Amino acid sequence: MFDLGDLAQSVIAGDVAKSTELTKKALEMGVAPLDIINKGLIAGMEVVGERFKKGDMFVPEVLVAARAMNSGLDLIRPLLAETDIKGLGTVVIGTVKGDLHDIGKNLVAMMMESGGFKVINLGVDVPVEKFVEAVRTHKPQIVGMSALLTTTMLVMRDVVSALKESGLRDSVKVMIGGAPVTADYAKEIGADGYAPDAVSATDLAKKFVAA
Ligand code: B1M
Repeated sequence: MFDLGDLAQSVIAGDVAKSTELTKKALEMGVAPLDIINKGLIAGMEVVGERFKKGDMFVPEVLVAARAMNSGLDLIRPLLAETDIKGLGTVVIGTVKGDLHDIGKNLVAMMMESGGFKVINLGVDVPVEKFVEAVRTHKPQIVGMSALLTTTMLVMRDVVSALKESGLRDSVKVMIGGAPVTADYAKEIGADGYAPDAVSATDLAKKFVAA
């Protein structure tokens, strides 16, 4: 029986070699990829988040933990993509202007990809105009925005307004997420939906394209 707590611990410790080794081992032992992500890699990152919040961990330690988490995710990503059906539609996703947090956004992108969407990941610190331009160019069914800061979540409203002004708002569903974001905020700014995590973001995206 594989203990996913050990994997979480390797992320907390920022031990890239160990998290790589344990992810490989978990896969060999037949642990479900989503369990490895949620109960191992993300569980570890959640502890890191709590410690960072309390001031028990600092930026460099958070970054090595993120690297350890990503080394495990890199091994799982191709497996998720292999097992699912492609072709549900296109999602443009990015972290809004002023915000450099991308761990959660990349998880959402990865889950959506493995759930059958083509994902165009605009990266971090994405200006309002770049979202609009990407919608114009790629004609996605969904545009997703992520923000982790209470200051940058305000940019989401600007993107919705800019899409309206460009006449593109009705051509896409707008989905938002990130730690400070709520369903009420989504309603308030005129987005179509909010998701609290990567799995529910993918479920919501599927609902959007099925509607
Ligand atoms: Co930052 N940081 N950070 N940080 N950081 C937070 C967000 C913070 C809450 C920490 C704290 O408690 N003090 C705080 C924000 C406070 C606030 O605004 N209220 C904060 C701060 C203040 C800052 C800086 C200002 C610190 C400084 O420099 N003084 C600075 C800002 C830089 C900037 O963006 N301009 C900063 C920097 C950093 C690092 C660079 C060190 C690093 C980011 C590395 C990276 O992303 N490449 C970092 C990290 C890692 C965090 C914490 C610890 C963890 C965030 C994370 O990755 N969580 C975070 C504390 C916390 O959240 N507890 C914190 C794990 C990830 C899996 O979860 O991102 O929530 P999350 O994503 C989830 C869901 O939210 C959802 O699904 C994901 C997967 O389940 N989701 C979506 C996300 N996007 C979605 C989009 C969707 C749907 C769902 O639809 C499109």
